[in-house]
Formats: sequence, structure tokens, C-alpha cells
Amino acid sequence: MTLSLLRRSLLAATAAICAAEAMPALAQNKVLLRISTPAVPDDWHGKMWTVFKESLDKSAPGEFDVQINLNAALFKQGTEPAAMARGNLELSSISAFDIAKLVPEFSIFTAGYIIRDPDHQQKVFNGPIGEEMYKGVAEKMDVTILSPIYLGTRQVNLREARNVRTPADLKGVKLRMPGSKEWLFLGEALGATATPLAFGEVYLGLKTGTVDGQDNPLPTVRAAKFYEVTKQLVLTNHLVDGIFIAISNKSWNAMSAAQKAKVKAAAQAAAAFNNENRIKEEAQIVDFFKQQGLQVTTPDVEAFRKAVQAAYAPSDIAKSWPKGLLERINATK
Ligand code: KDO
Repeated sequence: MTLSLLRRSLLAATAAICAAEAMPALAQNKVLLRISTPAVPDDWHGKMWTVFKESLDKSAPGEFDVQINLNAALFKQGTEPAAMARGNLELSSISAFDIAKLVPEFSIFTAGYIIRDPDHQQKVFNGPIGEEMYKGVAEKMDVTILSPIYLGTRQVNLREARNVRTPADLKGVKLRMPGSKEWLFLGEALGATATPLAFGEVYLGLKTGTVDGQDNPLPTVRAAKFYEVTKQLVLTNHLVDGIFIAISNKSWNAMSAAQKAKVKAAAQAAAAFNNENRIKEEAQIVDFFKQQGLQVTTPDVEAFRKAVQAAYAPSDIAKSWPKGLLERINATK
């Protein structure tokens, strides 16, 4: 081999090594955003993560590695905050119930018949009350809330149809609730026997009769196909439910101001997508269930409201609510 040929092949080999090393380096430089949620792919808060990813792909091409894990494929429902604190997860949509475990005053948003409707919810969380409450969340949970999400208005969904006018009519009904004390309290306040079960087990629980019913917003009853294994929807409207797109502070604090702005905008785009579609679907979804052969009944909602409020008022849960917060929430217009 001549000297110049040798030099050329050496140069080529060096270039190849550099390129090979540069590739993983580039991948490593991408900000990893692992998402875990129990949401099913057909539900709006499952689909919204694609909107989040697409928004970032557009605003910051090649900067973020967004990995979406639905169906609780990465972490079990309710364990996401701990995973974020350990540094094993960057993003999730956490519930008021998840937050209340570490930030007890947040339990005010787990109580039935407090938030009036989706508009009230957005005004509360996007205004001064939200700002104050999110500060407590950041301090105690080491996560930053990027946007509230309207999960929908929760209704009771029963395996066998029965005449339900008041909470007394749910006596003895094994009502599946997610597994935490605030959820179980809500189920009992509705007059039922609250039975804890993870979201992913509800379909089978209803099918086999381990539980007599469950509660969820109607778009979720459709997306998770609970209507296939139940016969009745009781429109209790007991909880205008919210979840919150949250990011671990470890990940958030490592980002530049420009990256933070893009991630926040992506979360807001995802929220807008979810909220618009969910509200639209809720307005016309009852017909779908009727076509599926379900009975859709309206109980005495005032009787439910009174019973639920009477259950919370003297409870330990309500003891953690800051003085005047309930009145401020009620006064938010
Ligand atoms: C549920 O388990 O019933 C629930 O609706 C609770 C919510 O907080 C949220 O975890 C939701 O499930 C999942 O995202 C699945 O839709």
C-alpha cells in the first residue's frame, strides 16, 4: 500500500468511528420523556399524548425522545408519582387522588359535587387557586404541573339494572373504585360498598361479577368497553374529574427556558385536544349507550348531592382543607 493510500484509508476509518460515536451521542443528547398512564388507546387522554409528541416534534425537531406507554404498561395506576420521584419516569397524568396522598389539602378536588362543570374546573385550576395548590405539589412531590385535563364527569355504571333514586338505593352494591382512601370514601359517600380495583381489572371484574358496578366518565365507559359488561348508567354527575399533566422536577429543572416553553405548549395542546373532544363526546354519548341496550336513568341528583356533602363535611378528609378554600372555589365564576 502506498503512503497516500494508507493515509486515505486511515482517514476513512477515523471518520467512520467518529460517525458511529456521534450517533449514540446525538441520541443521548435528546431529552428523554417517558410517559406512563393507565389510559386506554381509544380514550381522549390516551390519544392526547400523541398530540403532545407531535407538537414537540414540530416545535423542537430531534430535541426530545417522547416515549408513550398506555394501558399502565410501564407503571401501575397510582404508582407514577413515586416512579417520577425515583427518576424512572418523566411524565404522567396524575389524579387529584394521587396528589392528595402527599398533599392532603388537594383532597378537596376528590370530593363529590364541589367542581360544578368543566368550565368551572378550568377556571379554578388555571387561576390563583390552581397556582397556589400547584406550588404545594411542586414542593411536596417534586413534580411540576403543566396543565389540568378534564377527565370527564363521573357516573355510576351497573352490571345489573336497578331502581336508583337516592344513595339508599345503592346500599350493598359493590362499587369498584380505584384503590386509595379518598376514592373509597367517595364510593361510600354515594351509598355503595366501595371495592378497590385497578382500572385495568375493571372489565373482567364486571364481567365475572367480582363487582356490581363502577364509576367513570362516559367517554371512558365507551373507550374501555365497560358497556359490554354492564346494563345501566345512573347519571349521578358526582365528580367533575380532573387529572394533571405533571413532569418530574429533575427533568424539568434540567431544561433550558426555551425547552420548558415548548414542553408547556405541547402539554397545553394535548389538554385542549382532550378537553374539546371529551366535552363534545359527553354531549351526545348517551344515545350510543342506549343503542347498545343500556338503561340510562337519572336519579334524584339533589339527594345524592346532599348525602355526599353531608358525608364529607365532618370527615377527616375535609379537616385538611385550608380555611376558606371551599368558599373560594364556590365563588370562582
Ligand atoms: C379509574 O381508575 O377509574 C380512573 O378513571 C381514575 C383516574 O384518576 C385515572 O387514573 C383513569 O382511571 C385512567 O387514566 C384510565 O382512564
